[in-house]
Amino acid sequence: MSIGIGVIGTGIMGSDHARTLAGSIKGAALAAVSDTDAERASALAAATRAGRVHADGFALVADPDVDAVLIASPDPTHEDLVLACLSAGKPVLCEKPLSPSVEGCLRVVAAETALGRRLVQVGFMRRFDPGYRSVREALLTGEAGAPLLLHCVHRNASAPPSFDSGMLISNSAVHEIDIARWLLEDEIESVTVFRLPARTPSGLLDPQFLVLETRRGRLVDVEVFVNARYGYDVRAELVCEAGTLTLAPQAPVRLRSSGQDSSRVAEDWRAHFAAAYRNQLQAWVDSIGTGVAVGASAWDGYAATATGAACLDALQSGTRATVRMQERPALYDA
Ligand code: ISE
Repeated sequence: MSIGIGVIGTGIMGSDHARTLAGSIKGAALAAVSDTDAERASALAAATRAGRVHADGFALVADPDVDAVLIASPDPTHEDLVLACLSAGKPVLCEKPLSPSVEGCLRVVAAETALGRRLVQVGFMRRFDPGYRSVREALLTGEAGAPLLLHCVHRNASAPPSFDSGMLISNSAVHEIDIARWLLEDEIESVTVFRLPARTPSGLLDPQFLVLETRRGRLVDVEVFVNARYGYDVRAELVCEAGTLTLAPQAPVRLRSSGQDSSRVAEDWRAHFAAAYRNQLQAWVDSIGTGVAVGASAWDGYAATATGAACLDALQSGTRATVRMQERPALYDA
């Protein structure tokens, strides 16, 4: 029997998830989609053979054919929709951020803690990327020794005009914040953000360079550059006491021709992380069947937003900022 999934939000990410669910995920059926843009939702429902179209995300959560919910609507709507899923006792995969506000994340954590079981997964899909998983597995063998430094590069070909300087952190570098916590099994304690003078009339501070210091004394640096022009590029190198672990380049083939040695660079994250998105969905669906939560928890969503908030303070003040986090409830112990 397959699990009925409802997808809230049929924009770029919601429609991508709906197509993957309908086409390549075992054990799931696309029961419903919803969007305030009824035409867009109906077009996606027709293309994916989704069972039903709702104009409102809360109606989708209440739909008896929907066993679990995927939220890909605008960021400020996430908190209330996740809370509705928790009230209905339905598992939910919420695109990052869990909430743009630290308080919003804490309200979700409090509601889930009161419920006493994990139903929320946050869409930090890099945890399901074969490359990052290999780095983590290699680290866990102990051969490279204890981790010391993590170098990260995160470049987008271009960012939409609505992208502001804070979004380099809250929208983009937040992935490195999550992956650093996951790889190092450590919490980020303080952050500093360096920037160059704005180069365009919009005043966008791009690129930025983040230095994150962890509780156990590791250092993480992140170059985030959202108008790098040439393509989407994500890199990471973990420097350990006895060796280094490098994320393998994504391109499956190199072309040598006409005196050039070249490989393709993905246009955006959907192409670059296609396997990660697919694996994330399959693992989520499987976890609903087994009842054992996987992936980033609501607590991880809170930690990412809280660390991002400290980075925004550091960006504004030009000085190092401390990450303020509450005590982790036992529900989120590994
Ligand atoms: C985008 O919103 C994402 O989540 C991508 O994964 C990230 O790489 C990109 O920089 C963001 O703009």
